[in-house]
Amino acid sequence: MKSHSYLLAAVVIAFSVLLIIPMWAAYGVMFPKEGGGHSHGGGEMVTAAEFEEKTARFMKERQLPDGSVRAAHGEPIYVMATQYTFTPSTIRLAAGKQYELQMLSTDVVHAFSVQMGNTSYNAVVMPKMVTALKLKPAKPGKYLVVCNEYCGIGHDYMYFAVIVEEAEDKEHHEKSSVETKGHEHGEQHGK
Ligand SMILES: [Cu+2]
Repeated sequence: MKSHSYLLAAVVIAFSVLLIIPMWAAYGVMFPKEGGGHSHGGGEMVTAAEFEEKTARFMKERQLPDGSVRAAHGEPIYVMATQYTFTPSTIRLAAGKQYELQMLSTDVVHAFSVQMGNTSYNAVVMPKMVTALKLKPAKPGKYLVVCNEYCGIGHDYMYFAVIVEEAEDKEHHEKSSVETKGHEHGEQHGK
């Protein structure tokens, strides 16, 4: 009988060790130590047409004369990836605020990869399933985003730009003549 319980204990220990290894690995994937974002989709299922419509509406509301789109804090930013462009191709964010990108590919798998200061953001952008990525830029500047997943012949030229502006409301002293008048900002100051 004694040898049986030893055997049982050995089996239990062996199994626990086997279970712990994948759990460690999964923990590392779910909670990366590095700051920054890492996303693999897992968002809602959506058709390219539906997403294209959302992106078009978002751009219509937020686009500046230079073609860039100034995102509002607290509203999703829609970005469509297509061989070999991102639409919109330039977004403006305010430093120190958090934004959420919602991305979808209309064709093959792409990826969104950017280094902003000490933080890097990487996300796979897939067809049919929305990838959500939270961005919180710290420093003003212009950051180049590259497609990080080989997607065909134009892959090396597939860029996206994030312009990070000073946190205070630039809108008022912006020299561009056309302003996004008539649109509430939805920006809550204070806490
Ligand atoms: Cu690509």
